[in-house]
Amino acid sequence: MLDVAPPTLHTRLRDWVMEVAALAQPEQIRWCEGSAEEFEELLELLVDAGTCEPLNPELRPQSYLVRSDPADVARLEDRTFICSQFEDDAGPTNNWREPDEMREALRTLFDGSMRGRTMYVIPFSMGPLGSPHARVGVEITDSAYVAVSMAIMTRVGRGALDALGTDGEFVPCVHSVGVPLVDGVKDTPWPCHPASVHIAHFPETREIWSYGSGYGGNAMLGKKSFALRIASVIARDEGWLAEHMLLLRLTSPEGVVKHIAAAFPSACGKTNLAMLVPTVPGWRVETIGDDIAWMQFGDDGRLYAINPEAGFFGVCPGTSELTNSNAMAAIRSHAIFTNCARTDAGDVWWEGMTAEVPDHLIDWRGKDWTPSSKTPAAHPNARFTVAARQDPAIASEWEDPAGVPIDAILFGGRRSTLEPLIREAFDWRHGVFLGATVASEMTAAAIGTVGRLRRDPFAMLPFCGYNMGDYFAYWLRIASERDVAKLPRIFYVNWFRKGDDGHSLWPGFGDNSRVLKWVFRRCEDAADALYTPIGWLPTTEALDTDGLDISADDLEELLRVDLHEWHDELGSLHEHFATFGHRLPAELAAQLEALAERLGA
Ligand code: SAT
Ligand code: MN
Repeated sequence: MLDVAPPTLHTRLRDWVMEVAALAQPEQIRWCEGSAEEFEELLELLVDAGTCEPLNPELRPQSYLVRSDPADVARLEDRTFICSQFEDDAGPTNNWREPDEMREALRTLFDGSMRGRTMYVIPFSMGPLGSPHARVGVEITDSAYVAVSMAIMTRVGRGALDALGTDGEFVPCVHSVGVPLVDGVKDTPWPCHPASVHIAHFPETREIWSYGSGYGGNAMLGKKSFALRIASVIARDEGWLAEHMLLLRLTSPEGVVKHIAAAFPSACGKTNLAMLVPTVPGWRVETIGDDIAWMQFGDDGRLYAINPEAGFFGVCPGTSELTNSNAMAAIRSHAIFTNCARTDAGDVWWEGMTAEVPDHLIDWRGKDWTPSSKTPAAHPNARFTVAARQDPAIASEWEDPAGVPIDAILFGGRRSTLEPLIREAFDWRHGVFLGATVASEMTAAAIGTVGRLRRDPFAMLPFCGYNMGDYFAYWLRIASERDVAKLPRIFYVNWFRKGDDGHSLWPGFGDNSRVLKWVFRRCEDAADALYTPIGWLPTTEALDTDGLDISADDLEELLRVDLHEWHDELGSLHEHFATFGHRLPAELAAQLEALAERLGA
């Protein structure tokens, strides 16, 4: 093994790296420094290996297309494990494995798993360097694609090592694609081992081990694995919150600023909302983050949030100049595209990108494609990876080490029926109830049945590192003795309701600014609302529909609370809460009872 001098005096880190190397037996070890030269060198390696294909520099400068193995295209929730000492601490929403048993399995899987490969050691910071809210992780991976992705998505290198010093805390993250280059095995553009995928989290010792997949959240371990699954446990122990939320800064025509956090499941429009171009004149949205928020109460009693990430791993299909012009501008150059189609001119393309569909493409599997093809040209979970600073709407405060004060929290999902466009919770506890009952039709972000409605509490179902019942209790507790006037107001939104004939009732995208405006004015106690059994709804006059092409019937349907349908929903809510058994906080059972009462059930 090529011996390199580690760029750190942190003994525990050095020992751990050697320990993993002894197990996985890579050909060489490379410590990543996060420099531009290193980034280019790794991309060159990836081009030589056939993993990355440079796009036409005149159309998409410094950008690359990657095609994954068709069997490795999304998060694998049923191969994701929480390995707490006690099963009850993982809870009913997680796959639990006994830690020693999992360690044994991992030892076998990782034994020699990096043979013939380079082992990259990637020190990274989640959160702005120097922020008291930032945390350090170190990912070991045998994938150069993961190394360049981490360099975009996190702050890699010297700064993270300096933050660690000689004995600082870090979250160890080990990743292998699981294809050792031995016995004449030749490398492929996208090595992976789908049959043996394990994404294992040890909440007590705060470690992550991921094997067999190179895709997104399965492999970039700073993201869902650290910043949500492990961080949610650290946050609970230390008194803060790690949430699956976008962060945006909303400025009114008077120049008043409010910050909004919003939790929606994967591929439900967090990136689009965070980069929204308002259709309401005079309003402005700027991005702080598009996926993850770490939040902490300040000494002034307000809740402050940072975006722990440094880049966006956004869904391509549906992204266009019309739906998200800021994202389109962000990915004009220096972007990595995974599982998009390629045009004959050497650019990328995906469904919904342009009104006109190209006559011929190479699809995400590398095959010829024409508009008469039966399968989509881009995979539905095709993604762009790009630095946050390339977003023209990025707020200048996005790296503020203190974070931004949160005025409102939105929960939401994708639901074609029942759920109105927006409602406001009666108070924090009712807000926690709304978060706990989020339901959403499944998307292609995870392997599963697309369209199936499932409960996804706080949009954290696949990401909460401990018992979800305890998580609900923690959300109730964290605000229990606080000044109510300083707590964020809580709302529930649904952009996806459909009419009886299946047409979308709400245009969404830029017009979601109309809903944000109502939220903003509610925070100022300056917008009318109607009391309903499920929360406060905007009166039709309070929702700004100036210049919006929507029929009065559709608007009414969007804001309709059908008591019979909600009555029917109670059964599903009871069933959902029953899964948490004795770990369900009594307060949430009481909230459900109160809802039933208000519905006259
Ligand atoms: O694959 S990721 O987890 O990074 C994307 C997502 O599902 O939100
Ligand atoms: Mn996400």
